[in-house]
Amino acid sequence: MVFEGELSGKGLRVAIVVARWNLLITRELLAGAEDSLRRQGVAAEDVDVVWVPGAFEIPVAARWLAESGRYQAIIALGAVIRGGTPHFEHVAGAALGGIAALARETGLPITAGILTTDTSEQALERAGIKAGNKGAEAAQAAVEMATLARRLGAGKG
Ligand code: INI
Repeated sequence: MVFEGELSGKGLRVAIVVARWNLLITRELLAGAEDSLRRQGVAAEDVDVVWVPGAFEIPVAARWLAESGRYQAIIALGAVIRGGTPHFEHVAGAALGGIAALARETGLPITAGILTTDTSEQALERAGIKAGNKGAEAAQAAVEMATLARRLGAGKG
């Protein structure tokens, strides 16, 4: 047997956690994620958006959402830019490490649209201006993983 997810998200309930830091960029990631979910058939009323101050706060909010049992997938969106941040590595590591650990612990698909770049320009390029939109990619991965979980009889549905 071969198992894989599908790119049809009909009936899925999805939460998006998005950081306000670098808002010009993260709101483009959010727009990309919402557009991708819509095109994959996820109903607008089945998508909840939760704003947090910065990428560092994403894992805790994602845990609250995971524990609610309401969602089949969570999408994490943020932009950590080295330029202005001496503690770049810590913020980026905490955000990505935190959601990776949470996904492992809960078995819930939690996908990462968290940009880690040297400059704002590079971040903008990955938020829809030039080199795709990481938010849209994370939304596609979320639907693929949630439907894979369903096919494998894992998760909540
Ligand atoms: N948060 C980000 O999401 N991106 C950043 O680039 C960033 N910088 O540059 O520091 C950032 N810092 C804030 C951090 O995520 C927390 O919100 C803050 O430290 C309060 O806990």
